[in-house]
Amino acid sequence: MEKLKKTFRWFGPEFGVALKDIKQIGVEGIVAACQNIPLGEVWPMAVIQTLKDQIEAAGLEWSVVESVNVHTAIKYGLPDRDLYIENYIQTLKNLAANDIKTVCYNFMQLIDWTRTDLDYKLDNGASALRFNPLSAAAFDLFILKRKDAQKDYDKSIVEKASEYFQAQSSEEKTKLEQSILAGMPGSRKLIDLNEFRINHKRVLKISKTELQENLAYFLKAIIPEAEKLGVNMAIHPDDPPFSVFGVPRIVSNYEELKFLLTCCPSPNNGLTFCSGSLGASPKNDLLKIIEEFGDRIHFIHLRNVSRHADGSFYEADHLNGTLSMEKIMKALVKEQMKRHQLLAEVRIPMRPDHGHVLLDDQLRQNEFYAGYSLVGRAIGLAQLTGLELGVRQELIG
Ligand code: DNO
Repeated sequence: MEKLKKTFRWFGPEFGVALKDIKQIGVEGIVAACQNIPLGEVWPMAVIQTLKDQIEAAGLEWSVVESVNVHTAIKYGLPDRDLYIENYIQTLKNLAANDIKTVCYNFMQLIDWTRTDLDYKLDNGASALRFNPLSAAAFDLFILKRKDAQKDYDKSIVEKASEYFQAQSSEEKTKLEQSILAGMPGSRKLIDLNEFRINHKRVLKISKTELQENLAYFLKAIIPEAEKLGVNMAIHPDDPPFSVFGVPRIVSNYEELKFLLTCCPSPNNGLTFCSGSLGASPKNDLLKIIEEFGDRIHFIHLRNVSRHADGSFYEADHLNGTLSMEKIMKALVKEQMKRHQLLAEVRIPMRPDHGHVLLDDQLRQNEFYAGYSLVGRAIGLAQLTGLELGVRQELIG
């Protein structure tokens, strides 16, 4: 069977979605991580095994790790980075010993994805995640109060952001701050604003080139080990794929992907193709990215976005939005078929990325992490599965 492998993200037993429910919606593999190990420490074999056993007891397989996060010493290029790289390699060894060989990670600074509204009401009554550049600018200028931030924005944006911010009630201002500082998947803890400020100042001193060099340094150290272990590394793109709060992006477009793939040319140095992250910028040609880097795609996140003229976007349902999910799916299925002919059995793991909050999700919204509802993602998976079958049929003729 050569279809994409249907996977679903699960954040562990404390998370509001149970494995037995995930099993019912036709999922084959779980995307999980050892959530409770502090950043930078080795994931102990026993912890990995326990999680794996839980997943298997539910009749599922642990297909992908998302994410083994990269320590800031590595991202910032600090003197102790080699120690954290050693730990990272040991974690990969422990995962490989348990036959878990696809690892997603990212090289984003400060926060994982950035959104300005985690509960954006859609016309049909469901809610979605949204990014509004004006709200982000207001946060930057008037909450974070970044030094010289004004220089990064057009005068008209500063004026509009100021008007917008003044019109907000204090509850709305708090909600904006909390939405941005909640940008860590798998946690309900908000990032502390002061801590954010301190790290932010530090990051702003590092240039884009330095960040890219730090990524290349990391890859050159870990990829030879990943090759030996048969582990496929799959970097997740920066989300959104443009600079926020003055912080440079290094995994957000064709050129940056090309840089990271060529600085360490190995099939084990690959990508998580995330349609929603890359697709939030009109400058990204997603089909070109799939065509050119297809053989390095080890993991797929599918999600649509609805982009607007003011630069804002919200996470649209999986098949309807600005992106043509039909074309994206076709390009991915073609890649997978090609690979299947060259190699033996190849099933690229695919998961529906974030889902809307709707139906029963609305009764238990507080049990989920933002973006990771049950019904919303289940519908996404069903739609994508149907789309894949149709596309495949059309390609076979
Ligand atoms: C999913 C997002 C991100 C992603 C990490 C990967 O696409 O929710 O949180 O999982 O950035 O490291």
